[in-house]
Amino acid sequence: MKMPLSLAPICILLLPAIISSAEAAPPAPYGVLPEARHLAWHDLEFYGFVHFTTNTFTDKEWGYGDEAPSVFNPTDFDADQIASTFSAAGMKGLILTCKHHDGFCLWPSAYTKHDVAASAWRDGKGDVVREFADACARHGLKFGVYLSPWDRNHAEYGQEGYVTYYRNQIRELLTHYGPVFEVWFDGANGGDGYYGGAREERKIDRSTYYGWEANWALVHELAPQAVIFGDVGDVRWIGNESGRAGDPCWATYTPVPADGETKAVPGTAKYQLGETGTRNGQFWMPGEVDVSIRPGWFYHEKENGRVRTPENLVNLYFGSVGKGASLLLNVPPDRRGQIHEADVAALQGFRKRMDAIFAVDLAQGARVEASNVRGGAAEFSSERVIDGDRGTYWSTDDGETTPTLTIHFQKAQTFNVVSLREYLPLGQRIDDWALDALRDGAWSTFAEGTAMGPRRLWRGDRVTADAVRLRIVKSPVCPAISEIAVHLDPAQR
Ligand code: FUL
Repeated sequence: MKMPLSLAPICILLLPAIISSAEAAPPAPYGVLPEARHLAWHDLEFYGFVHFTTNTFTDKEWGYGDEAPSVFNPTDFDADQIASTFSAAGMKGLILTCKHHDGFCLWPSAYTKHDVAASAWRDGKGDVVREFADACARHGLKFGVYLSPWDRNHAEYGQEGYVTYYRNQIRELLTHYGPVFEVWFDGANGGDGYYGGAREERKIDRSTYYGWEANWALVHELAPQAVIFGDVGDVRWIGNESGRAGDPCWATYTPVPADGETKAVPGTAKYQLGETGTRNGQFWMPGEVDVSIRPGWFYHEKENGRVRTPENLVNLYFGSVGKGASLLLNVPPDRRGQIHEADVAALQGFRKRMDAIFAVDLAQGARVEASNVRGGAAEFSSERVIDGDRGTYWSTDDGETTPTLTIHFQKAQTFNVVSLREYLPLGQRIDDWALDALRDGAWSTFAEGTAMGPRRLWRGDRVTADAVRLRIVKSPVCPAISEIAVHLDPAQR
């Protein structure tokens, strides 16, 4: 609409007054949105995986299901040592393999005899799940459960009876051990097993056998706060076990059935697509990167010399959390039932490196200026990106889809890392962005990428600059940015 010429001067005069007291409605959300359970999960970013069962004592990765429960006998199990090691590394949660593919249950289950109650550990009175859940609470970690669908011990595996058994165990775990933050459904199935003595190969129809829709509904009913992990779930498998999220890595996803499958559920999805996710995907289904600190998922003494280095772990963090996924790092307990000294040392070194990079945010105290602020309102002002609060954000007027935001340092700063976040409750909005540095009065590009979402970390060459400028290069709607942080990795030129 064109403004009548006679009114234009009055509006210009009134403008400053409008800006100072302005209020504006938040931008309309874009695309599919996260649920409350997703938002709680996005806050965690980094948590630990614990693979522990009879395999720890038989030196295997996949038990056959015929292991005598008596082999499970940690000599000095200490859930506090494990939880405190995880928490000191900066992890925010812990997911335990309550039952791996071999079927042995780490808790005394009412539905099987193939469990800790049949072992010699704590005279058969112990409960590993309970001890972990309690230790997590003591050390400020959220607790999560892994319950393998494939069960190589159970006689009825492949028939309806096993599915009932499996659901009973989901119910047991979700009602006896306090709130969990994540339920991990593994899609793996190698076919053969002990199966109550049958020792045979059993085939299932992966898309229908487990009745995933009913399992998901059960988890959401019993643990509404928890996210479900899977090839398809509330959060998706990233599609590899080497610690790598795609670039870009979208938080939205449209699962696709694998070739020859009709439905995408755990075990039947074209999981490779999980690496990048889907721009404007059908679901908010962000990626989780699961990777082990050792070559195997379970502890093997022969791998004590092959624990990842602190530097390797830092790289994993940048390649997962730094792409907008979360990092689930597996650190398996040894036969004592504790984290081995080599892994403890690696995690301590990692934490030291992380603190050296992230403890200081060079953008703090800077003057922040934007090419546009939504309705001129303080609520959406440029300062929101440095207020340390993920619940606030800078946004612009609806038509302003390629704005810039400049952070003027009080004095020149040397940096090589930036951290960016979108405000997630309004959806994943931005396609392309760039970040420039101002040196000797001239701008040069330090970083440019596609997708920002939950978190985008960028590590480049050291720059000394008077200011940095975020440019939104392509976006279907106005942006909503909740964080820009600037850091120096002292170990990197
Ligand atoms: C895989 C399993 O087969 C591995 O043993 C491990 O548990 C890993 C996290 O998931 O699918």
